[in-house]
Amino acid sequence: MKNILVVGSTGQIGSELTMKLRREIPQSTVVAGYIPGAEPKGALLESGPSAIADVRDAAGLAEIVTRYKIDTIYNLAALLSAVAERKPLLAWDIQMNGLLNILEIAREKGVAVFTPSSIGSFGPETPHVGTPQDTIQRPRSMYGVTKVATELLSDYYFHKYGVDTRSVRFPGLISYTTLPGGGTTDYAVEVYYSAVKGEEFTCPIAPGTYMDMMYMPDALHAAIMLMEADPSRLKHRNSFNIASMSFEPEQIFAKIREYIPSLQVRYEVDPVRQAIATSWPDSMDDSCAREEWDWKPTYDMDSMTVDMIKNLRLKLGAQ
Ligand code: AKB
Repeated sequence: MKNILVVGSTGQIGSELTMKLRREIPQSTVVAGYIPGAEPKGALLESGPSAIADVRDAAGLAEIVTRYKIDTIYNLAALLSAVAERKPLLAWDIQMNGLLNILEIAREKGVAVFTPSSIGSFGPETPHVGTPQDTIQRPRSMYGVTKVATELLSDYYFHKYGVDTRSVRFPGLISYTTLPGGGTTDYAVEVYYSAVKGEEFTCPIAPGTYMDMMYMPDALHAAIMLMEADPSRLKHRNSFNIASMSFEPEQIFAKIREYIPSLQVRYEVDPVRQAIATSWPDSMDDSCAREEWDWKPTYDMDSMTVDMIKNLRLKLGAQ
């Protein structure tokens, strides 16, 4: 029996993670936490309880944890990298003050916490190819700063108070259910929408810029698998590198053209996103996750592309 709160349940990851947890742990209560203006709808609303869960409201969060006897929180509240550069103070408030509220509640009530980190926790001095698990982390974006601090604070609560904190460094996540909002890797989602709609795609990232990417089913599997892993095997906690594919724009466009040859692309490089992308790893080494909790991805670029196009055609009613 598990009682789970997903904070940020209507976002790109949360909307799918909440449904997966409800499907796969049917005896559990999975509360869809949201903020006003981003209310759950449809199956997300109808398949289980939901509650306003603003990470900046500690009392409100504590009330939900008590009411539903929550034992695990997936804390997905965050501004993504490009938006965080435009609103650094808000990013700090959500990502850091919000995390502190969650960790304090977890300490008081014995709750396990998953707060994702990202490839954004690395910076220009990080080794870019085969980025090791333990290496230099000196990001220059506010998003990256909050992600490194998230890793440190989560580890601090584990070592000092025994709070069961665990997390992964997500690559750019590709999915067809909910659009990401304001990330550096968003182009790799948006190009599929343009391809299926038959529209020209304007790419904000320069050719030759490699970044780690992952299909959403693998990312969700990783989050759940890590939270269920045997703690005695974990030498690391916050956060594990996980990887499945790394590509630059021309490679993903070529892959999509194998199925939709008419895809048209032009480049209009966004200097903010490009600077962030250039500072991030080209490809991470995820051997610690493989050794400590048997992480292994299922999808590669080809199987992801087939599934994305099939599902977007259904969603958008296109041919
Ligand atoms: C972003 O681009 O900001 C995110 C991430 C890689 O953390 N998708």
